[in-house]
Amino acid sequence: MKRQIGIVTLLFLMGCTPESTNEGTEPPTLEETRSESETDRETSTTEESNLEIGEVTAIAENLSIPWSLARTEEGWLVSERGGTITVIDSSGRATRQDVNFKESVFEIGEGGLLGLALSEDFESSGILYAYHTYGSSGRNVQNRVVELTWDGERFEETDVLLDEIPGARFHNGGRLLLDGEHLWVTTGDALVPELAQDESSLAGKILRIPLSGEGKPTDWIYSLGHRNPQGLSQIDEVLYASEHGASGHDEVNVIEEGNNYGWPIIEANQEQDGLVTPWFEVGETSWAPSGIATDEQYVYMATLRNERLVAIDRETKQVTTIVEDVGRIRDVWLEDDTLYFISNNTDGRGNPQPQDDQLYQVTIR
Ligand SMILES: [Ca+2]
Repeated sequence: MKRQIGIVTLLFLMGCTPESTNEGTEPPTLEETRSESETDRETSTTEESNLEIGEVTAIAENLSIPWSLARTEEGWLVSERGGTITVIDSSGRATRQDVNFKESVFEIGEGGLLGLALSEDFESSGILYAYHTYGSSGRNVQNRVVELTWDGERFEETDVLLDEIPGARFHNGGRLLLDGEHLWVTTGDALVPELAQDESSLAGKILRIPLSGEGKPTDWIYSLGHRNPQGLSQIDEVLYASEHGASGHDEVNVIEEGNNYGWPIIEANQEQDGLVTPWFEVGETSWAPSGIATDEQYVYMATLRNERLVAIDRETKQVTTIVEDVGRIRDVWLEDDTLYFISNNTDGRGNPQPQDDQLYQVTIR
């Protein structure tokens, strides 16, 4: 299946919606406190991007609320929110696999099986890492990070890296990124904004977990003041994270050790001593960003509510739309000149096509 796509340079954000929160409907969490001038985002330049965008092609179909995309030698692994991992081979044949977790995946709102990250020797060891929600309804919703092992037939939980990360119906974070001997993890504020500023809580943080397990969980807090970060990518030792704003004003931050990214004291382009204002924010209209990927020139970002895959120029911050006709987009993976991405129309907030959700690819050069 092929879809025509176009290239659109966003000169300014389109009409504002009065109520645009996160991935979809959720309780309001912050009063409008910013001044009018602060809502006027600097518009992007009119330079042409140098992206040469090809046709969008579907690789695999019938994914069930996919969340995270990981490349294997032979194909792909896709986590699915209900707790399964779909294994996709080089021909696009998809096989849904159960995962033998020691705590059941609790699928609630935005929680469930979320991030995946493959070990560097995955092809020989079968080891990967997963982030999932567990517990039960009420106050007992939490998230954990586990090691899984794939033996070619089933995924088995073989270790726990971290558990008791605060969770909730919404704002579970959940993105993983492996970096040598450390695993980066994004956590959400679990609908309790103050926890993002609480250095004794793992909520609303970006964590850097040593695979050795050395230290205690609060030692692993790398940055704080995050609301609901769901995208993480590193290029040239610069770490970028995408984050959902309370109402529009989604952010992309450059993450540095010990920084406080402000939630819920400030958000978007507000400034305060000791708090970091984002590298990029989307303005009034919610994009609901999720997975990101990076190269020398761009941050590529999957967006849910905005239903686009975009490229943000790392120097000019000019935004180029790469894909805009497959619905909600949850995650993106860059390899050479090709972006691979998964739609997210089957989670109850989209308008799924009969083949949804799907893994797609598009060339960009
Ligand atoms: Ca912030």
